[in-house]
Amino acid sequence: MSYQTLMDAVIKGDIKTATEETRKAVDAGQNAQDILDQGLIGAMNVVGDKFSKGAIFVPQMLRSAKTMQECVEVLKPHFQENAMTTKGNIVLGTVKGDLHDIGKNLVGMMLEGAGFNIIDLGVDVAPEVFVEKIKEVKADILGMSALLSTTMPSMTQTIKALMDSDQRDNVKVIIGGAPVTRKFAEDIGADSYAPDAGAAVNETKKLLNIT
Ligand code: B12
Repeated sequence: MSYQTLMDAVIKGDIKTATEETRKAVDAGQNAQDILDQGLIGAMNVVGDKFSKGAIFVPQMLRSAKTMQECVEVLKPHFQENAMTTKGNIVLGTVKGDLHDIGKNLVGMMLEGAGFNIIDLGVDVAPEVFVEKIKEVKADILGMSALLSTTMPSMTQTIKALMDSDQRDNVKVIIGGAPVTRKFAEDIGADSYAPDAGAAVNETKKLLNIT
């Protein structure tokens, strides 16, 4: 199935058409993951390219982001598994200085669907805020997201803050976001990295030895 109409609507920021198209695709029996990957994420990549080339500006990017979020709400029920017992506590957030949360929210949604308990701290989360929450909820996993190359160092600072407060051995750290790489994760001493929300679930299970 082609998602061209859906993609065009997300790129234009036309919430009504985009959510209608998402519903139509679901009703037609399309796989939610395909709608997400090919329709919605595909459209956001086009939006990013247009922004890089100066063809659109922040307000249009924001409108597309809002449109994508509304479409994700339509897809959400189709991702949830019925998980009765929690497989572990995951503290999740976008690092300090960074306001991008679409990818982080998708990761949270998929992990929740896989049976984990998500404590989402939102965006612009300072290292000490991560550390406090990890202590409070006895987190098994810390998931950090960064979409700006300028905010990636905040991941390093958060890991340092974990060490300084003697929490580093109590929690596994997984990181992600468009500019983040496996090599960067290794360099800063994170335990894992995942390029997308599906891989985030697999990597998290591996970290906790869940099959
Ligand atoms: C939407 C968007 C915005 C929206 C964000 C709205 C929101 N609520 O999130 C708004 C308009 C606010 C915005 C603002 C800015 N943005 Co912006 N934005 C984007 C855009 C177009 C899409 C991002 C997105 O949502 N992608 C879709 C999601 C699903 O993908 P994702 O985030 O990569 O997430 C997936 C994986 O990375 C991974 N993942 C993500 N997080 C995590 C976490 C863990 C633990 C794991 C395991 C995996 C994981 O899984 C996710 C799901 O599969 C990107 C371009 C792009 N293609 O990435 C630019 C982009 C990220 N933005 C950019 C810039 C420059 C900015 C601004 C500085 C612009 C400005 N001049 O003001 C500001 C910065 C504001 C700030 N302080 O954060 C640049 C960054 C360049 C760089 N490398 O540093 C990009 C790349 C655009 C570009 N090509 O230049 N932006």
